[in-house]
Amino acid sequence: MHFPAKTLAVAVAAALIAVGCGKKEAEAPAPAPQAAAPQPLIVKLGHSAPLTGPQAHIGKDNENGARLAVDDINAAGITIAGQPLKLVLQGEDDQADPKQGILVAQKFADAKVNAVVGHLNSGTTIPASKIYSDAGIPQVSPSATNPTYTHQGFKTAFRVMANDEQQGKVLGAYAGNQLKAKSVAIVDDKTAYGEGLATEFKKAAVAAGVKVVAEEHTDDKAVDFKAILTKIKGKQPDLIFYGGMDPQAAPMAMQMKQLGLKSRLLMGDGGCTTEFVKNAGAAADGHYCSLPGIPYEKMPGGPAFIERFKAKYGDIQLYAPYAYDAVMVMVEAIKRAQSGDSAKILAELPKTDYQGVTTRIQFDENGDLKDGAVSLYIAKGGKWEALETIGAVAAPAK
Ligand code: ABU
Repeated sequence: MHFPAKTLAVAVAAALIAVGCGKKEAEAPAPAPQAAAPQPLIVKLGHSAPLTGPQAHIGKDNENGARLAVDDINAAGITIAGQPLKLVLQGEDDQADPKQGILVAQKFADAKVNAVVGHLNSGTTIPASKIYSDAGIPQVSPSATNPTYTHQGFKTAFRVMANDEQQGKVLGAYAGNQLKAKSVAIVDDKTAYGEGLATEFKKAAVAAGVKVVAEEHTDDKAVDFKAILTKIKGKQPDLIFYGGMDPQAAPMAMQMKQLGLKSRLLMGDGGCTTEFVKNAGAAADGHYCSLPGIPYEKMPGGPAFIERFKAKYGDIQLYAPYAYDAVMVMVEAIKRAQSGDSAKILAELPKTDYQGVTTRIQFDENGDLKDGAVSLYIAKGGKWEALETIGAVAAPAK
């Protein structure tokens, strides 16, 4: 039989295609199963501070510091036991009110947060710490300085700044030895922080030879201090020590000027804010404050933090870098534990040795910062100017 060449070529090509197709169908490997991307490890962090009321600017500052840290961690691509770490921050407003602080703590416990950064105020942090202790939730406060917080025997309580036993001692000694004050009137706001710091200050000031000529009390909502200041004016003290926060300290400074008091105001960290110098204006000049830690510009990560924080949130009020470090300390514990489980974070927190923005962070047996320094400032021309730092400054972590 003879086929024309063209017909034969077509037939061979068709046969080859048929064979090829058949082979392909018969031997095609099964598609490889797609490896499922690992699910993120969600770690819930509670953050609590006053976000409304007179201290909202300081509370928001804390929350922004914590949020910056959370954003940095979520962008860093950290893997925990094979899962990408994702932090979720639950921010709550405790209004600087102890009762509200307890409600927020219970809300965090009910929500089964893995850890808590906060609270801001000693008055909320101390009662809330009992709830966290009972629930086994690790807590790092960036700013609560009353010593009681870490002296209740709770294994869950930590803080990343010097406490008021240290701050009060520095302030009292500074009043007598550096400022050469002979007399002081002491005013506090009756909060855990204000009253506690005033007590520590008084012991140290008396030890440094300063005579206490008046002791007065206000509260953390007051704005009119003329009655108190008029009584104090008659005693002509060199200093007025104020244990409390800036919403009271700024009008107090202005009313001191209006009433013609010559005394200098000396305050702890609660008055050492950007808002104090802004609101008190010219009446702020010449007054003093202290802040646990070293000046922002001299902190190991200070200049870079200031630049990044300012670009996103504006000026630092007070504790933003400490809130940032508090989140980082939690994350370091999660990394060591390779788990977001609260009990495992807790087992790791006492072993913390972390080079933070603010300082090298290690904890003593109570959960207090080791080697916490305290710095003194004077208000000049709308700014706080650093005077000196007292206490051990931790050497950088290796
Ligand atoms: N450290 C002063 C402000 C916070 C507190 O109540 O302790």
